[in-house]
Amino acid sequence: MRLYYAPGTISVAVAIALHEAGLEFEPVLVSFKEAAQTKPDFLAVNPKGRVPTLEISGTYLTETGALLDYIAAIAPDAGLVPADPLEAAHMRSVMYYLASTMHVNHAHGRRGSRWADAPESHADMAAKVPHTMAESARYVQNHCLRGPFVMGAGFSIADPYLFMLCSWLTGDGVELADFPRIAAYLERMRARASVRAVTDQGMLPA
Ligand SMILES: N[C@@H](CCC(=O)N[C@@H](CS)C(=O)NCC(=O)O)C(=O)O
Repeated sequence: MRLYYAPGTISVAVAIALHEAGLEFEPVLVSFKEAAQTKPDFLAVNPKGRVPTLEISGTYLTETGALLDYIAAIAPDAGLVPADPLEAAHMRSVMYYLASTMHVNHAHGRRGSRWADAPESHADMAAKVPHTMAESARYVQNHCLRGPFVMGAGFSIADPYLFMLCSWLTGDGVELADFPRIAAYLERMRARASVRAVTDQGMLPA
């Protein structure tokens, strides 16, 4: 498998899950500095011009949640999805929230041109990010962390996803001291071998 990624982005959640599952993969850097995600070579890999993309036997799979589910399915012994269907649905409810709301809140900071053209519209959207990301952090802290991990005691594919989004909070102007359970969660995740491995691979700032 080849994982198309950019450092510090949501694609790193997939790399963390691959390590947790004990699966080997070849990381392929997509340089945002060179706008590689907008070039024809990469658009052939992912027509949406985004990371992550996972290349599996010549096919390309996109969308973080789908990739995480695929990894869990091919490595069942890693136990990355709860066996109980209702518990699994609760886990995916967190993941859908992260994809549809929290990630989108974050994107309003630097990717305003997706939604508007006027520079003052971009500035207005960016100015709102500390507020919307703090709202997301409040929801996450109160409703998405049942215990040390999203699903309580057990690690699941929702954790790499939540970890990456929470790792953006400080840069988005959110005071982590206001969210002590998230601050502790970030430290807990950074201590895991999978997160140390992606850090050593240069996917996350040390
Ligand atoms: N829903 C997509 C979102 C992916 C996404 O927006 N990735 C960002 C990085 S965090 C990206 O590739 N941005 C490049 C761009 O907007 O040019 C997923 O979860 O896979």
